[in-house]
Amino acid sequence: MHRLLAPTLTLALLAAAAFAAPAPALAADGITRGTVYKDGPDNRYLLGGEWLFRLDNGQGRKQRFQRQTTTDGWTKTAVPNTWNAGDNSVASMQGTVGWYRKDFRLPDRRARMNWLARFESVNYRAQVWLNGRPIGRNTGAYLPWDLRLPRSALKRGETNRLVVRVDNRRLRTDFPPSGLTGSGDPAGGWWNYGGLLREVYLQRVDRVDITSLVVRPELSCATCDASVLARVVVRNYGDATARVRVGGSFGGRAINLGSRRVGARDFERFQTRIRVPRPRLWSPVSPYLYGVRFTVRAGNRRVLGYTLKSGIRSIKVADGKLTLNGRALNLRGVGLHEDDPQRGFAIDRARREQIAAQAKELGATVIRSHYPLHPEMHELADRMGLLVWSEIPVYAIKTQYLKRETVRKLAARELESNILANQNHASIMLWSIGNELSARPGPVQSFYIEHAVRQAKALDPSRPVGLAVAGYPSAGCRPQYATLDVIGINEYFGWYPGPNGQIADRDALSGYLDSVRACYPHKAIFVSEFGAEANRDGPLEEKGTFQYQQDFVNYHLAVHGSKPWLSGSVYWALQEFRVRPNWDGGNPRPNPPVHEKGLLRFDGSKKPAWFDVQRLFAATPQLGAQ
Ligand code: GCB
Repeated sequence: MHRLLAPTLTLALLAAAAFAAPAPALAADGITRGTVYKDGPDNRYLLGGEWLFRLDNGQGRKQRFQRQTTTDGWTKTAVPNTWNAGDNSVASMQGTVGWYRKDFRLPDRRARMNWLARFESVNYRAQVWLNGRPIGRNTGAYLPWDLRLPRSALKRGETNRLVVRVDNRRLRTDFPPSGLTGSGDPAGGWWNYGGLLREVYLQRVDRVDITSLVVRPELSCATCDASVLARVVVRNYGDATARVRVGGSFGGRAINLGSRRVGARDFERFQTRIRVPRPRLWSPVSPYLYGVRFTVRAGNRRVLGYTLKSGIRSIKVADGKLTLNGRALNLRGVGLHEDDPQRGFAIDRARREQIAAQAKELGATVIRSHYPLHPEMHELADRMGLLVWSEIPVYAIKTQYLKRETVRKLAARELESNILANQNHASIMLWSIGNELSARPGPVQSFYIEHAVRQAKALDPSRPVGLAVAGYPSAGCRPQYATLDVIGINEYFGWYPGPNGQIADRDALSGYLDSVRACYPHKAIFVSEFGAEANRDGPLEEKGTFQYQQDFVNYHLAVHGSKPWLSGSVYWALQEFRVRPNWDGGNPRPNPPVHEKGLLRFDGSKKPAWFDVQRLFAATPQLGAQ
């Protein structure tokens, strides 16, 4: 668009043009104002449209793909993208290196604007160049990160080349880690899809940007007035001090965060609290959301707006149960993956809406996944009344690696960035610091847990902190869990044998759960997983049949239902997904690489057990009495 503008145009006209509908050049570059999700600042532009991709094949750095200006060797693609959906080979699971490239013109070329590139989820290691110049790196998927586009490398009026080298070859210290199964195949709990799994945005900074924003409603009793903490951290990108004013509204009530001088390139925190008398509370049956809006002014100019939805509710552990707005919970729900037969983890809105609708249709009030969900998934959960067990992919890390300081630092960064990115969602009920670390924790895990709990509480004192553990009787009572609020038990009694066959007999489940309770009478206990593979009709006694799965869910949910102290139980999983080559999951007639404990097949159709679970969920009072 900018090349078409005569240089005599005034600044005001340029400003107006930047806010208008995309002009032809902008549209041709596939750049659109705004984000796929709704919450967030209004200075983001989706880097959509045509992207280019090529596999590395050991050539990328040698041939300097990052500097290439022609399109030879590149093929067209669209982002989000994974390059290995449908390639079920061992090599695909192990990972490789792929390159993405986006040629684009800035949607606004005014000199005072600074620009960031924001990546919502890149799996796994990313290195980024702008016009041939290296601008940064990141490690780890499922959480957003951004890089400043250096002014000296950025072309305001011409085409820019953003190149991302993505390496998804996993290490044993990654989240989740690589490893080998007993049979020598790559280990892992879900498919290692390489690529730009979620969107990429350009973020325009008009002198001042918001670097973090917290809206934290606090409710001391269900009939009390709410107190809402509003905290906005801004950064001045300019070379001179700016007078910055932050204001806003919460459900129509004004929030005044005041005005301050912010030094050149400095950060400043604005904070206040407002009272909301007689609030309408958020809950799964009535997921009421307040509209929240902030505006940032620098000098006399409004430079930024930020919109989000907030729900007022309290989530606490009291008398050994999780409570919502003072009511003891007995939730039922499902674990899930953001997987799709065609698109892998690079799913779109329609698929996210489908997943949320399926969870609701089943009667779930809680969903769990092994990694932070897409921001839009959180918004759907907020709106539809699904609580979220929010977990970082610190998944089955071996103690010898968790022992390393570098690994613990990375884990701490995951936790921090999950909380910073997602804490404003009413649906998130707890921060989970991992899944299935050693079931017999020692000093290493103890150290990890203590630090992670302290860190989570410092960042967000309003939510409980939990951990999902493999449920084995031999684990006994573990003092290492002392600081956790919530313990999730992954129980596969009667499905997997477990070490020395200790969980082979499902009749041991009830007594085992009681023993867990006896160990941790003051913590909230969940069954965070239970499930059985099913892919065919056959005898009820035969593992892997639909009949076995039906019998399994009936038995397990009856046992869970007999424990009044339990805070909830979560079936694993809602739907089938790709897990890893040669997966059998305990099924004598498996169908690798598909994990088949889902109540829905990978094609979305319902297995018979779906209807049992639906009936049993409906028959359970999940949002108990006060
Ligand atoms: C687990 C894991 C989960 C697996 C499941 C299984 O404990 O947490 O990621 O998919 O077991 O099916 O074995």
